[in-house]
Amino acid sequence: MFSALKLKPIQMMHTGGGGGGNACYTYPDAPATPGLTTADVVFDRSAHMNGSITMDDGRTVRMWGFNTGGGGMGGGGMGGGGGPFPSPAMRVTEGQIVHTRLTAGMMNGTHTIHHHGIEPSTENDGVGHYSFDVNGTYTYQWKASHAGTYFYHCHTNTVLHAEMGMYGALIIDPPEGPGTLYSGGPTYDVEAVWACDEIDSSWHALSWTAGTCGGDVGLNDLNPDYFVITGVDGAQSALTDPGVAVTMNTGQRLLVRYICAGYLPQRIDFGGLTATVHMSDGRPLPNPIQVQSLEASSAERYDCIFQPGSPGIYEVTVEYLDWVSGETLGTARTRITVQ
Ligand SMILES: [Cu+2]
Repeated sequence: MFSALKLKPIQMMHTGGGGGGNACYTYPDAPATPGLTTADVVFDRSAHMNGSITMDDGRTVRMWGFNTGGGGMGGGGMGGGGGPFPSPAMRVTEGQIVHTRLTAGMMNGTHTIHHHGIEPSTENDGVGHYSFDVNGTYTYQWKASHAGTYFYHCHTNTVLHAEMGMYGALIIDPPEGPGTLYSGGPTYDVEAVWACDEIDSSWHALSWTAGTCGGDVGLNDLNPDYFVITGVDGAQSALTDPGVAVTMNTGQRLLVRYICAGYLPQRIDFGGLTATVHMSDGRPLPNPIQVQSLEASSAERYDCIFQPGSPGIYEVTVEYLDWVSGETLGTARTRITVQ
């Protein structure tokens, strides 16, 4: 028999809000966490499917993500309640045992949390098709082994769920704490997280199960119409948004944690400032490199230190590139203002 016949169908309770749709596959629900021990840090995250962001052109685009808190209703009451985009960051210290308690299911579909770059056991890796989706609650247990910049994201119907915004930054500080990139590595005074992503708003009306029944719902055809930096429209808003744009003093050291959070390759140009790249994907570079621009592919992270020697306003440009032709399909901008 086809193994698909053994899989458990999910009947959604309604078709409004973020729910709707029947999954043609789901992966068996979560067991108890194997070898569960005492955590040093606990994060509660619940899936929501009715957040939104307003773009610079005034359009509102529906987003999904994770809220802080449990409770099974997306942390915001009946139906999900929406939540921030990107999802709230997790920040821990190297060596800690971490529990991420995910609540999903109910009216908000099944989901997982994959802590990208962390490499825990299969049960705790949050890749649905290798383990299980979460329809209820599951505690992911993992160890923060290496300081650096990571991110977490849903790995259920991944192409869609990650596009919908189900991701957030994951930062591991060395034992020295924030202000040092890794033990023995560079220090910094100012920090920014730039998660650069493209959005194809035509995907954002789909149900969480879209494409799982074998039909073509267009998930092979990405035509982004918005380009964001850490959840802020890079057309205009990210130039001044205090959560993205940087203001610092001459002589200070800035750490930019750059995350390629989209599907397209990206080129980030630092507007004339020189970056010293000290880490990539959670590991120190044996020989840091100095660059004025970088190219990155999906899910790559680069940790860049800047120490501008004079005041100025430096415009940072992120270009989103066609996979094949390398043509620029869109641009997002922010600023580093040195006082
Ligand atoms: Cu999901």
